Amino acid sequence: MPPKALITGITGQDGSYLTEWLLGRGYEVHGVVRRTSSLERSRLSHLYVDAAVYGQSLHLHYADLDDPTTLRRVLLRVAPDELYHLAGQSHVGLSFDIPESTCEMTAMGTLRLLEMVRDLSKPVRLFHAGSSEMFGRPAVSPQNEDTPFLPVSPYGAAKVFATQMVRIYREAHGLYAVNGILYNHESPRRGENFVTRKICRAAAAIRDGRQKELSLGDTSARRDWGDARDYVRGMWLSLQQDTPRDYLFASGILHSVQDVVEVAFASVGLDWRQHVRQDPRFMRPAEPTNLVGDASRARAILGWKPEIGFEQLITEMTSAERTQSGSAA
Ligand code: G4F
Repeated sequence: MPPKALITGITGQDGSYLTEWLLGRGYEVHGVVRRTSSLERSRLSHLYVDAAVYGQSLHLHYADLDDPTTLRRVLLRVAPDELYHLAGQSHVGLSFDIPESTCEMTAMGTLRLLEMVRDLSKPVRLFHAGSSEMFGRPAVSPQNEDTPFLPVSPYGAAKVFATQMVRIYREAHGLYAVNGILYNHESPRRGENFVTRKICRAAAAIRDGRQKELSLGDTSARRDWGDARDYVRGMWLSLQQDTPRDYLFASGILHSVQDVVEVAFASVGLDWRQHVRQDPRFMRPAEPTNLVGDASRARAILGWKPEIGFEQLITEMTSAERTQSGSAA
């Protein structure tokens, strides 16, 4: 029997790469999708249309984090060996506008899932996607798994609640439950309202005459950016250990939004000064500072290290935008 994995958030960037990673290792992969009038499955469409994959080794199920009955039913039916919990409202800026639904999905949704897992007769290994945003404005830099959380956004606070609940259920109820503390991770499949994708997409569109300028918020903001494909490998590795524990995944290198702009625009032969402007609409009420991670534990125990660097990632993302629009040079 192949191992079975269930993924919440399977249609997202990480969910789609994780699906490919698991299928490549012989897993039977099940995904939870929300039933809406428009089904956003573009990141999985190459698998969905493949009759040798969809319905064979890949299965999608309708359920939702705010509809516990449906989720419990899927969990019981699938009886997975591994459960990857990636779903939730993941835009930090948006969480200032919709804090209640962000907390409902991210915080309470995780607690509901833990309660379901606790009741399962067949034990499952759970991975929960935590975030560097939980550190907020940390006193130490770089951060590791023991650095105290000081979130500065509703999203960060919701993730702290969920992460701490995973720890509590691991210790109090003996669950095999792991938090990944994930720093920013990007790819050509990144959502369009995250800053790297927004910049790479604009650089390509301006180069091809489909857009004139790019409006950004705080370009001095700095992040520890890595590649999503490296991070899903870390998720999987963290569930293959005898003992469950939390792992931090990061590149350990800080870059500014301005660095993203310069690499993306240079990669298509443009001078960013002629096209980029600041717009207060994209500024946030509060920004975290010095979010840079020390992934020593993941390196030592999992043998994990990032393989794709910042410039390679941004250049690939910009190039992918041109390929998708049919105008690659
Ligand atoms: O790309 P961002 O929106 O990512 P952010 O807020 O760091 O959050 C991402 O990474 C977290 C850590 O892994 C995740 F937990 C979270 O779910 C998400 O994946 O913004 C990055 C930086 C921020 O400082 C933001 O203020 O870019 C700055 N920025 C400047 N101009 C902008 C813009 N961000 C966006 N989205 N759009 C702008 O125009």
